[in-house]
Amino acid sequence: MPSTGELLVGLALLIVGAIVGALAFSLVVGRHRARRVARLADRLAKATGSEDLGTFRYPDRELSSALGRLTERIAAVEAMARSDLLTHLLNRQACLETLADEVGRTNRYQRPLAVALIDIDHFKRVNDSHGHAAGDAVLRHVAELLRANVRTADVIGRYGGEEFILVMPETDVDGGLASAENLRRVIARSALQLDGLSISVTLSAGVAGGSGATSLDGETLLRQADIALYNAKAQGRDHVEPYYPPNDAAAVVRATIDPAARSQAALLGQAAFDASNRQLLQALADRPGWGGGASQLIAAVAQDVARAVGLPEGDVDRIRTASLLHDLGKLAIPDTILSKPAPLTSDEWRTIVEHPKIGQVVLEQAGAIRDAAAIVLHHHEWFDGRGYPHGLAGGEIPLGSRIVAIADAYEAMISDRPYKGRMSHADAIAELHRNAGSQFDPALVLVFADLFPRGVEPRVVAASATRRGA
Ligand code: GH3
Ligand code: MG
Ligand code: MG
Repeated sequence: MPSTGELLVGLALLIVGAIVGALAFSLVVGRHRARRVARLADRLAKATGSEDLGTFRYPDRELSSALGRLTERIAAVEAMARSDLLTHLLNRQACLETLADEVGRTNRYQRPLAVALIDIDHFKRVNDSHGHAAGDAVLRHVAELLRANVRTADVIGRYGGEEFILVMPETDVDGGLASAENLRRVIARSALQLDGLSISVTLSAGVAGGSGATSLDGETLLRQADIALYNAKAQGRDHVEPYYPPNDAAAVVRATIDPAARSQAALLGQAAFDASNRQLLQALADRPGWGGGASQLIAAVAQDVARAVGLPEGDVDRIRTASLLHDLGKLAIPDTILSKPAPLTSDEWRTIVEHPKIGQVVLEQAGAIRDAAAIVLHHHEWFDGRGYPHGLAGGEIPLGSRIVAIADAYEAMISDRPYKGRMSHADAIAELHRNAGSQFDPALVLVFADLFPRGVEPRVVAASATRRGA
């Protein structure tokens, strides 16, 4: 399959070829040299294949120079198809092709390869404060510095918006880190002077790679570099971070936490999960016709089958849990139907067939605890991106986290702490308003202030009171 670039070049070639062909036609036919037309057509057809137009020599001088110009045009079109218009670096497509070539070479010869994804920090602010044209100038400035400071064998390109990609052949992750770190330093100390302004930016980078000992694939490398980049941003930006493979099956692989704390947290989560499963099963235990043993057997068998077809452990876990709980919906079916010795009426049967849906509702309620994970993870993010752990901003922060952040802060303000006294409700609302847009979602601060004009009554909510009306 030809690439898009090749298709474009082919197409351009055809169009330019047709123009030159038409020119040649009028030129040549005008002189009654029909055989040349036939030969020219032949050559042009070949040229649109893989023939090198540079070797094209034609006895007619005018034609020859027309073809020479055509050759140059084609070379220019090809270069254009591979280059980014704004920065003149290689474009995304060309970078991906280079990466694929290098991955192939790495795997053939077992040589190391590293890739860095580089992203300008808070670039949106540059556009916001100085305008889009200045943003473009900064992009060109950064691109020029990157090009001038990579090693000869390295390939740098514009991956998209304000992101760049650096492919480093014959380089392991440590070497890649050193190169990316060098670029980070260069950019941090090279402000752009523009119309009397000095605009400086920083960049963050994620580096992934392999030593050549195991076979690599481009997509995985990019994904790993992207995770590393995300972590670099989370460390406060202006930072270069290598990809670390996750060392356990924890759902949140992007959060960097102390391994001991993480395994304790995982144990606690597992215990909560087991306890809720036991509770659910317990609720079924006294129902007529409920055989707990049957579910255990089904779960054991299903788990073995899931493993045998090669599913990952996470999926195996889910299938085992679902098997244990698959008849949960029977909770909502009257005993009289469950234990009826005679055949069921059609109405009773309609009730029975409801049970998988009821099971789904029960589990969705229980599953709220899992959905809470993302909200918990991000409840200290700031609306302007200065929070932790990931430095998400605005709408990137889950809505739930933005809500919890306000409620959490409000509670802290109106409570006594060992190091400070409590604030009044009015002062707390004023404080929320003061930090709207930086720490808090401004729209939510307004909702909060409207909802509680005088104060908040202390009351108790059950953890499971979520998802009403689900
Ligand atoms: P972060 O540190 O998290 O990367 O923050 P950021 O502001 O750099 O990231 P975000 O992805 O939110 O914004 C990227 C901005 O880059 C948004 C977009 O307008 C700008 N941008 C992308 N391409 C161009 C371009 O060609 N020219 C200009 N001037 N701006 C661009
Ligand atoms: Mg970006
Ligand atoms: Mg950025």
